[in-house]
Amino acid sequence: MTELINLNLKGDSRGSLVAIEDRQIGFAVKRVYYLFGTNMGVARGFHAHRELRQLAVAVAGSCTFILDDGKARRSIRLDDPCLGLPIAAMTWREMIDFSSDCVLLVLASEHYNEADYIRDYDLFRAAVASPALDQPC
Ligand code: T46
Repeated sequence: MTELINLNLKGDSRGSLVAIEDRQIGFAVKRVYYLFGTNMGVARGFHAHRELRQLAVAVAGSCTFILDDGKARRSIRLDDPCLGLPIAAMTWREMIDFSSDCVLLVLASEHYNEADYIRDYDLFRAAVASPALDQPC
């Protein structure tokens, strides 16, 4: 299962800077998006991606990821802008418990493609069990 990775913090008397390079995260970044202003009690995600790889960083505030590879489920609190959460392909994710100041930055290995999403948990479990039978809509 996924572990958090330490990002490259460059701090000096002026403050902090974090640099993320593709050689550290294992994929070239084709897309960047960020979530902010998430309302209290809202849960997001509830899908997996067939091919997409991502790295999520709570650059401000905090939120919790629930990651499920079809065999085991784990919960990871993101609350440090110096830690990145790699999310492999074929991982079901749910995001909960956003703080009101949370800014969640996500680096993605591919352009946006709705056909890459699996938004039904039973289909996800079936695809994990039998990858050859999985067909994008
Ligand atoms: C993920 C988690 C962490 C786009 O048009 N382009 C984009 O690049 C993205 C990411 C989304 N959208 C559209 C699709 C929906 O109409 O923005 C809307 C909200 O997307 P979604 O409901 O998929 O958002 P989340 O927060 O449930 O999931 C997102 C990413 O979609 C997903 O890949 O891993 O954040």
